[in-house]
Amino acid sequence: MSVRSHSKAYECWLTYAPLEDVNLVKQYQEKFKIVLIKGDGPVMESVREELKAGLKGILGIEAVITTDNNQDATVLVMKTDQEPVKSLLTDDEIRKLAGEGFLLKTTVYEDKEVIIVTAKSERGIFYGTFRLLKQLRMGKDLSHLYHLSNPSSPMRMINQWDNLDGSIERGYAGNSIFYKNNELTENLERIKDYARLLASVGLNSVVINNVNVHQEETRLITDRLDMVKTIADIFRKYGIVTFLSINFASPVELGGLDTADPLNEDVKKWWKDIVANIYAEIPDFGGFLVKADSEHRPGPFTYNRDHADGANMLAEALEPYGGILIWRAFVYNCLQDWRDTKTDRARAAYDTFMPLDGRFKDNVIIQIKNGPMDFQVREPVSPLFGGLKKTNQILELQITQEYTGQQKHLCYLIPQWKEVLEFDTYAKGKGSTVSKIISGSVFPQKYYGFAAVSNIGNDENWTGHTLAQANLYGYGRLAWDPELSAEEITDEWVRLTFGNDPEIIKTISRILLKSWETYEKYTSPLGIGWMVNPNHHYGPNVDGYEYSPWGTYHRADHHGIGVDRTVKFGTGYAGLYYPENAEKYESLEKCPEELLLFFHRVPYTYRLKSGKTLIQHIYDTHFEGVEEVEEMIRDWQRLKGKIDEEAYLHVMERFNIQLEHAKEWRDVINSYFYRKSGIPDELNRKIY
Ligand code: GCV
Repeated sequence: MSVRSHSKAYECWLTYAPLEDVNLVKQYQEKFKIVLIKGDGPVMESVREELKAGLKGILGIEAVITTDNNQDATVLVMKTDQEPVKSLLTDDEIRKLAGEGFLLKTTVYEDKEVIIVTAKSERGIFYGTFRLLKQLRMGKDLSHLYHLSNPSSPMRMINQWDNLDGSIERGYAGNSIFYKNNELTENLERIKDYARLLASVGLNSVVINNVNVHQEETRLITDRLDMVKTIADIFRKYGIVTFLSINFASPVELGGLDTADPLNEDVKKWWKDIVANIYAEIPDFGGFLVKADSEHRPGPFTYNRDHADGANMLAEALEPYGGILIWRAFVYNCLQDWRDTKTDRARAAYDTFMPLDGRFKDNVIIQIKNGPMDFQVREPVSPLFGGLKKTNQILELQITQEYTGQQKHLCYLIPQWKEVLEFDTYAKGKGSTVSKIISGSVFPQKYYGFAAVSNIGNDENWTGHTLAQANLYGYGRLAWDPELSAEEITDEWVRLTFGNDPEIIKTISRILLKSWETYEKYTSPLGIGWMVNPNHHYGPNVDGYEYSPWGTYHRADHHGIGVDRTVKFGTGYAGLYYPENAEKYESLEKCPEELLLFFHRVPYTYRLKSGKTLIQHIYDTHFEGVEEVEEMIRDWQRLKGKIDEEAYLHVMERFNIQLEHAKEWRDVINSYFYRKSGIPDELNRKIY
């Protein structure tokens, strides 16, 4: 396979490097002598390729891969209704297996031990195959292998913010792997390798262009459709369905109509013809993703229509083909007046979409960012989760680190996402977590699950910072099973990427698991967010957005800082949650401290639970944050000579940048608040 000629960093968690334990290798070699794989078609072809490459890499064998019944076969890979596997399964197992789930089990066939990889779909077999190879790479005992796994949701998407000119919006790892100079890349192998990476963690759909759809990308649904077709053909081999972001104003921009009004008959017909043409070329096309009436993108508001009108019109066009319309909830006024303290951007998505609950067609999904603002290092969970009861919904996460260090800083996001998933909305009493809502078990939904903005580009290591690969891996694992713990996911990723040495696993896991907290410590405090340089969003600038129209204010003066979002005195945002959370957020004493400044305006002398004043907390955490980066570096240095030298040096280089920039954050923030408050640091440290 293509990947064999690439660097380790390129191969990510699919290194298929030889196992270190020679005894284990011998045992495994016996178990994988003859592999019987039944079934044809593009996905099964990929299963064969993957197993061959995996067994060769990990065990150093050219396994015999056969398609005919062979009594000597030691591994059986086929659907549940194919013999001989069919007779080796119980009714219960077949019943428990969902469409995309898989079963791995060691059992007895023809008086000898065999390993079964089975599923009801080819996609399921594919996921099972990856899982089996993973067990090998992690050196697991296979004699009692029994693993039945179903994905928690049907939607497990990746969103590419790639533009046809090859740039990537908020991309921090080079240029697009898909497009260059408004043409398709010549390196289709790389798209294939990306598809493998995504499928290996169970992701099943991809949106291949930026939600900000500019002029060239608008044409992907018409005269550039050939590009979409080529990409869809590649992803299909890995069970991944292709979607497009579309421009709501396309009927005007491409169709020569004088309106894009969703209730206009000509507009409806225009979209129906477009969709018919797409499905004629790509019969398994997934559907559209739409960013409308947001950050200057066109939408139904122009025509005095609401977002249900807009979404339903497109959904109707997609419906005959089983297509899905995904509509983003990221709608707010980006031309706010900073002097206006009543308008609250945090409320915008809720205020727009709650009145529409129940009005969307059943092939519409609302895609909701985890927080009410925009992927900050810390935000509360969007109150739309739990709020919307009669609407299909998926959670949108941002793997690309726009506000979390842009892949120069290490910020492992799985712990953050776990907090989001575990957040109890109380929508149907205790236990109505986000995880359960997007697994479809709180409200009836036809579609539910996950979407996330990818962090990859054409850098050799895909993600700029090699350790940022863990965010992509972890996202896929959580989308498959949101109940997995951050520790479990981390352990897997480190083993697959750096091998099974316990010391290495411990050190890298510790570094990763602490990194989000560390990043938070030296950047914006206690949930207030932003404080970044405008436009590119890298580096500290406390007032960068303070007097701007973007609705992202901290309101610091010489008394204190924070936004009053209480019902009693503020914007009322705290009241958008169910009472259990609303009461907590409303109260200064009960509000979780990490979100204190998001919900309350507080004087610098306010005492936190730790007994420290707010200002002292700001100083302390900013000094600590930098010290923790220094500690991460010391930890990393202990790995010298134990891990791949290239990876070691590359990460070291990034850490040095992180340290320098963490110091800048510390000094800018501390100086700003020292000057505003006039209150000195109790420990008398250097503040400029
Ligand atoms: C794709 C933020 C980012 C934008 C992004 C937008 C969105 O505002 O800064 O680059 O646009 O979110 O999610 O639509």
